[in-house]
Amino acid sequence: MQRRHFFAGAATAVAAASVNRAALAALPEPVSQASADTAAPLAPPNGRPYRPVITLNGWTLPWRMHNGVKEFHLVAEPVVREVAPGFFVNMWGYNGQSPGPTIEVVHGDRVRLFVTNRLPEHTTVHWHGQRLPNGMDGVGGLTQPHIAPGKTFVYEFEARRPGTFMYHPHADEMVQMAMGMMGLWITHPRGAHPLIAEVQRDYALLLAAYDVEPGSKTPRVAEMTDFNIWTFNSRVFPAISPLVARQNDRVRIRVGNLTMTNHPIHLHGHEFEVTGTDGGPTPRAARWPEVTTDVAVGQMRQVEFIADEPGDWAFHCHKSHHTMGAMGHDLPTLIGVDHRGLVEKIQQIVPDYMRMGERGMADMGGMEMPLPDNTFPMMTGAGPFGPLEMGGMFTTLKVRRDLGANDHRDPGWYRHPAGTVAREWTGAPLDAQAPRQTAPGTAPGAAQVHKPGHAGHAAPGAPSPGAHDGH
Ligand SMILES: [Cu+2]
Repeated sequence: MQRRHFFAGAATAVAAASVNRAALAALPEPVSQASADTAAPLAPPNGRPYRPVITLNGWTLPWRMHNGVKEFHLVAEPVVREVAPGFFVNMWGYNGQSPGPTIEVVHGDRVRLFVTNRLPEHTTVHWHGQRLPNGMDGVGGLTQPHIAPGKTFVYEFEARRPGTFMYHPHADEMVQMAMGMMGLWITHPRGAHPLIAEVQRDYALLLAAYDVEPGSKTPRVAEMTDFNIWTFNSRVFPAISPLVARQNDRVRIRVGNLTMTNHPIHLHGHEFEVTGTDGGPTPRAARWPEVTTDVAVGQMRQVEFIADEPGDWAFHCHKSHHTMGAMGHDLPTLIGVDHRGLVEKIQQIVPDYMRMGERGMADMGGMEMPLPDNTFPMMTGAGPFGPLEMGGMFTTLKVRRDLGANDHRDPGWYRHPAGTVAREWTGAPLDAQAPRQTAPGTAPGAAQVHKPGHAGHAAPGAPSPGAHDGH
């Protein structure tokens, strides 16, 4: 009797979730991605048509149609992400990569997602931003039991509104997000939509941050705020693909933030409008032009513009340390400190001592210094005019006149028309007109103070005003 009741209850629960038993008989074959290159857009082979997105250094998960339902199979598993060439990080992700594959569906699609857990601990998947039955929301303990290692769960709901969404676990979140469990979800509009423009280029990227000690391979999961690897789709410049557009294309860029801080995302050379959030398309009256949009923690922002200015335009987070790689940041600021005669003395005590930061940190961009194994340089990336001194949340928008409509390949560096590049002034020098009065960072008449107990802060050689005339 008890047993019969148990089964009856179980059957009711399954029916309530409208998951057809026959559909569960055979799991869709999971598809895995070994490469961290940008995959070609996945043109929908069946179902309602749409223009696919490009996930920079990512890919879109194929599906199968089963009685009119789009079936996807996500496998949560440990992966190794090549964050930069030769810099490998042990992460947790989905189907071979972190971030996991982008899921693309169309407004009104019925979607069934199988989630298999190959992690060493339980997980769930929360479909960030979706309207769905409460029991499909993926909050472990609250709306469903956790998915134990080795188990497969099935989620099913209708894509009820178009927009840019994400997915991530709602189980042991601090660890699972710090290890890279995340992905993008795009719901395309069904045909023409009054608030969603047709675009020629549609890019998607997810902001993720990691704390990987130089020389190690696994992120420190106990970190709360002090991350040192800042990434677009878990890649750092110059390992991230460029955004490519043909001149006068309308371009959409979707940016999701699953880091633990906000990121002011900034585009050079063009102004854009925020046309959507993870709440859907923004009303037209709520749009205004800007060149930087802040993407707060847990948010998605969709920006759109006409790429009408040819060139290689920077696209980056405006927090300057987020465009850098792993760095020791307990450094004193030494700008303006004269090290003459000091380096040799320090090297008698610390043989590896290197003078750094005396003229700012730009010297680092062109410097080749030995790094611990499995570390990428703090400032890297070379452009046609020299080192770019960028290494994190940075890439380029490459606008070209002559590009194929669906050509997303890197066209190389921009060839500037003659006379359109900033150049050295060759007229009369400024020094002749207005000689420098002080060394940089030295207030005129400031007292020369040597603070005791500041052994690491080499101050004895601080220059007197006017004495610092370069080296
Ligand atoms: Cu940032």
